[in-house]
Amino acid sequence: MTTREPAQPETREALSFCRQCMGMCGTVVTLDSDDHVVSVRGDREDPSTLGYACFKGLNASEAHNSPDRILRPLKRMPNGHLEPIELETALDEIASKLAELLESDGPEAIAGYRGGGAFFTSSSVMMLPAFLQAIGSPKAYSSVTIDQSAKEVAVGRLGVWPPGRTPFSRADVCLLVGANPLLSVSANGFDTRNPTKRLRAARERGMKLIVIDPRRTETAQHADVHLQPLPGEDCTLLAGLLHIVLKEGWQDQDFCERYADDIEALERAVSRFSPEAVARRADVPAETLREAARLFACECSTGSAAGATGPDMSPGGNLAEHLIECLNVVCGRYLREGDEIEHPGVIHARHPIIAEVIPAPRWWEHGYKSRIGGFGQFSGELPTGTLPDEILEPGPGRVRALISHGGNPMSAIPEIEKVERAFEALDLLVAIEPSMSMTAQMADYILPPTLQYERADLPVWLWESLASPEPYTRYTPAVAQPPEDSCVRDDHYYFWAIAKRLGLELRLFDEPLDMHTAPTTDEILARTARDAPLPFEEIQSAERGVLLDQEKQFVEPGDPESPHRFSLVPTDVAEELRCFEELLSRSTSDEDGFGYRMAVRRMRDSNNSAGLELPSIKKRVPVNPAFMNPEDMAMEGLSEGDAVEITSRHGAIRARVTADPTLRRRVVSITHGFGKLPRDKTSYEDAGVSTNWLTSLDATARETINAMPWMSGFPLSIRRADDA
Ligand SMILES: Nc1nc2c(c(=O)[nH]1)N[C@H]1C(S)=C(S)[C@@H](COP(=O)(O)OP(=O)(O)OC[C@H]3O[C@@H](n4cnc5c(=O)[nH]c(N)nc54)[C@H](O)[C@@H]3O)O[C@H]1N2
Ligand SMILES: Nc1nc2c(c(=O)[nH]1)N[C@H]1C(S)=C(S)[C@@H](COP(=O)(O)OP(=O)(O)OC[C@H]3O[C@@H](n4cnc5c(=O)[nH]c(N)nc54)[C@H](O)[C@@H]3O)O[C@H]1N2
Ligand code: SF4
Ligand SMILES: [Mo]
Repeated sequence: MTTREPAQPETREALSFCRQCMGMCGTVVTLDSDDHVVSVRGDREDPSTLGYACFKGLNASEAHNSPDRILRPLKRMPNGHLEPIELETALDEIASKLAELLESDGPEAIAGYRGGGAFFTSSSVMMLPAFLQAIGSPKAYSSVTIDQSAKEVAVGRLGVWPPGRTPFSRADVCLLVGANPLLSVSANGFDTRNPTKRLRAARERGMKLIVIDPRRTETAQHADVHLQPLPGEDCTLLAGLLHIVLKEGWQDQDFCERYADDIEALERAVSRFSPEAVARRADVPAETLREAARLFACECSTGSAAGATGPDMSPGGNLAEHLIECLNVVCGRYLREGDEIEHPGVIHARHPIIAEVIPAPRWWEHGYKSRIGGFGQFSGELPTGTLPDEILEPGPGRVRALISHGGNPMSAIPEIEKVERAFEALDLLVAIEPSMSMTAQMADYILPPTLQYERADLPVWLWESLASPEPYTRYTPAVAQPPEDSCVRDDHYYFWAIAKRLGLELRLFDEPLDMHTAPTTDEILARTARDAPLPFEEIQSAERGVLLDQEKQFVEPGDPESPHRFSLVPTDVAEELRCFEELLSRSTSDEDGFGYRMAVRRMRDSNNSAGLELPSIKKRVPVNPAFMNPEDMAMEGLSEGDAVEITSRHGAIRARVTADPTLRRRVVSITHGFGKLPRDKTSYEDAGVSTNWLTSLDATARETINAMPWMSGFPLSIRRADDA
């Protein structure tokens, strides 16, 4: 059904979609006569992504056919080397080690971590949580809590508005804080299905764009107003915007009266953030700040503010996200009674959506608490910033085994030396992983998965309404075959097979799995889509997906007597607002020669730590350079390509400096995911360097509530490396 006319003799084409990021770009995959991926191109007829595909997506054939791909299960031998092992033997050994640990230490000794590779595999994304639930372990972790969990903290403290923000398609204005969707294809208040095209169309219908980013990014280049603050100053800036809005009376008075009862408290709390005070601190022109406030709150009446990794990874990230959401509340930038809901759910069941505040749920204050710092759970997971201590800290409940599913926690978690120490201390580390990542290099067992075009799938459904503003989904069959002589499985099999050996029953979506016969991928996907408004077979047979917009859904009226309101300034937020400058001064002080600040960033042609060793990616981005403003380079006497030593309060790295005129002064911007294990002495010249030498898991270098370690906005010093 998905087979097209042959492009060349011996090849055929099949329709599918890319699963390396939230973009979910529709693709045409060329396959040879053995069904191996020859090449990939964007599908111009794709109704959702309109032909877009980036360099990483176009190079997917390389990962599939890479000579370095792990194609058979590997086991660490007593001599320290990883050697091939029969799959069923590996599963027996893993299960028996887990059984032993369960017996001696109980379920809390077994932890799991999910990364990007797991989240973008729809048939397997819920298997690790199901597995941990079956053994009774609360030790579930993922990349989410070292990413943008500040958003969960924000709505958890503020209250939830079930209809959501006014969507991008109907926005007069879009305010982005530390987000670069034109490069990252990562959605939040944006339409990332071919983001450049979608932005252009929105601009043509008159949408205004405001960007707050220390860099004149690909996205900021389209902005009507661009504020270029020092990193780590979003709380300052956002408090300043709120101050102007409330002082000028630009708030949505009706919405505020009805749904927010501590607006005066908010006004008082931000009263000291005058445009001049903000301008001084964040180093932006006061007039541009006023212009941004006027455009967002006065000249436009629909469209919302959204933050991404920039604010969420900086000191005060939880407060920054709270203030972003306050801006939306104060200006009433939410769907109201009678408004159409663009994405009422495809995979997620549809429910009536009511215009009424759900009062601050503060999920993390209920239920299980970690023995490390007393942290609570976020969507069923503990903060990843506490995982290394869970492994290292002696006592009952110590984590002794870790299953890493489609992630590279060794690279992703801050304070790389501590993470290495922690992983060395594990009795068992299992990685479901296709490449020799830093985590795989430390693993006791590596179980190799099929890659994207070798497995049937649905687009990322956990965040389906972020990935597509329309109720759209599609199915792809496995279009390619894994390489000959390989022994790879769709990831879910590994969890099922280990659970079966442990005599456990796995439950997926509240229903038990048959523990006698392994489920097929299609069976799991059908169960995943069981609430979809049409039969799974119809989703399967629609070759470019289905748009389920026949049955419109509208926001239903709330109870006029409802006493529930947003909590704009709950006690902890008030306290953070009162003393965040103190916190920032502590964490971002320019004293002691720390004259620069870190800015996280992504690079177009690499994706976190994945695929960096593939020749085409290696050719484009051999290492992660340290980007600096050319005037700062001149001031430091640095020329293009000079080696520099970059020092934070916690560590130092070396990198080659590259001029980036789009970056404001006093900032060093360098991407994460590169480099080698601390024990590996490969030079930064060959493999780049991990920025997690500069970060820390210490309580003084992370957020409260979600233990989010600071990865941006912290102080740095820089000097030429050869006089180090
Ligand atoms: N200092 C610093 N640290 C950071 C960040 C930062 O900006 N600065 N960013 C943070 C963020 S936002 C994130 S999301 C995390 C990244 O956290 P992770 O998701 O843990 O890390 P990735 O590097 O994306 O690793 C993905 C892994 O999945 C593997 N993989 C690829 N395809 C497949 C597949 O089909 N199946 C399976 N099973 N595996 C596959 C890849 O080989 C790779 O090893 O890092 C965080 N850490
Ligand atoms: N090509 C590519 N795409 C990716 C990834 C990748 O590695 N490569 N990673 C994926 C992942 S895991 C994620 S989470 C998403 C992230 O998606 P985004 O959050 O959009 O990531 P970035 O493109 O790095 O944009 C973050 C911006 O924040 C700015 N910034 C840094 N510090 C601050 C600050 O303190 N305040 C403000 N206001 N801005 C600041 C940076 O200059 C940068 O432009 O991208 C995903 N997409
Ligand atoms: S933007 Fe994301 S989904 Fe689209 S081709 Fe690139 S990596 Fe794949
Ligand atoms: Mo991320």
